[in-house]
Amino acid sequence: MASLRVDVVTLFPELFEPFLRTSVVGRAVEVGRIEVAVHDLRGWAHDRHRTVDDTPYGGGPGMVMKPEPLVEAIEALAGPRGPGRSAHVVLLSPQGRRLDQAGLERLAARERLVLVCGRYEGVDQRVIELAVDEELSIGDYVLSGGEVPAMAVIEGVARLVPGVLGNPESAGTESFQAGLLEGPQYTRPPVFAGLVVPEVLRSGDHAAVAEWRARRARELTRRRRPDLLGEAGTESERTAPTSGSGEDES
Ligand code: 4GX
Repeated sequence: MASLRVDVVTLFPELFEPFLRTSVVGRAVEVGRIEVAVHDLRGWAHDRHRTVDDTPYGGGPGMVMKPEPLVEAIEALAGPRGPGRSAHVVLLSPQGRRLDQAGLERLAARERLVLVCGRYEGVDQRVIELAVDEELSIGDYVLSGGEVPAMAVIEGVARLVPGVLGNPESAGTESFQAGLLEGPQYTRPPVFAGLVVPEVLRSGDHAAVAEWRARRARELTRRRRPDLLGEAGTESERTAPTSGSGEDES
């Protein structure tokens, strides 16, 4: 049975507790498809005040995470950097390469991950050079720490470990609408606040439903996220206008 071991290094281990007990991630942990251990970085601090940060050389606002506790934590969990290392070490950082579904699939294929959560203005550059294999960002916005990004990684990989979702083969990008946005979804009642569920979805014609969904996915992706379509997305989608929020109409 495929499984994944994740070690998290953080100053706020308690943030992970309800997250790891709940929903898809909680189930994945419960059935042993993914094993997560959360470590308090202060356990690797050297002084009785358990100091993990210091002022930046060159001046400037805020604090920087000291190298000694971080490198010791990472090496304790993954071994020294290099080919014999037992885990792939990821630092969550706005300076990282942007995480996408293909990136999650690469991470989910590993046996062991160490996720390092930075706080303050970031980490001493020597930590990155000596101990980190890869820097990843979850998006171009600024958070206060790497904990929420680490949870995004854990949730994203958990649903890719085989057997975690109800779906046996693929929860990921090889599903039929690979790389497209999902079109609109409906459930009962058939009329709500005067808005009706499209007739085709209630027709029982599975081929027509599949065709309608594929078309709506293409339209939505072309309008809202043309970057996901690459060059193929520059040709026109021939269709009647669709109603929506209108926020992306132009
Ligand atoms: N996607 N942040 C990390 C502190 C920090 C800065 C530099 C390491 C290096 C973020 C993001 C993000 C804020 C988490 C700064 N740690 N991380 N933190 N967006 O904004 O990943």
